[in-house]
Amino acid sequence: MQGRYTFSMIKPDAVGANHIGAILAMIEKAGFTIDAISMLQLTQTAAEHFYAVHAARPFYKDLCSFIASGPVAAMVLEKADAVADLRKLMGATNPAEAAEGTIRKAFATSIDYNAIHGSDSDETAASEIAFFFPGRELLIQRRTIV
Ligand code: 3AN
Repeated sequence: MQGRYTFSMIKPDAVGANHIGAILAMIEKAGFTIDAISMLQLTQTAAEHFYAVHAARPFYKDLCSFIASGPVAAMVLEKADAVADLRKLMGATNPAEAAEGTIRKAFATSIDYNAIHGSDSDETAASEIAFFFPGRELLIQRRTIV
């Protein structure tokens, strides 16, 4: 069974362009519940931890600097099939390939500045939620069990 939760982050480019409200509206309209949301700024160390899976990629350093360059809106989102459905709503990593109606089509300006992050699996979602919202994963488990 696919999980009900995913982690998402509106990136510094979209926050800086005042697109938080418009992006949240798209997320809510698509049927997600915003279970937790927080404005925060990652240190370079936190960014390197968050993107550790990309450490060997040539764009890793720039990616970490970018995500730490300004405030982000970090969220826990709830919906049936949350991970897959958010990635559909986000659109392709490269906005030039993103479909009409997706967040990246509307707000991303390049493959580097692509407006939003979404977890790529239930396992990643669990670890990203635990990283950004310590203790939250316990609440989620409690709610799922009830
Ligand atoms: P997504 O964000 O669509 O899940 P990932 O997880 O493959 O994409 O990549 C994480 C982030 O790394 C992307 N959001 C993007 O900012 C950056 N990225 C991915 N591929 C490239 C690339 N070829 N060149 C530059 N940046 C990239």
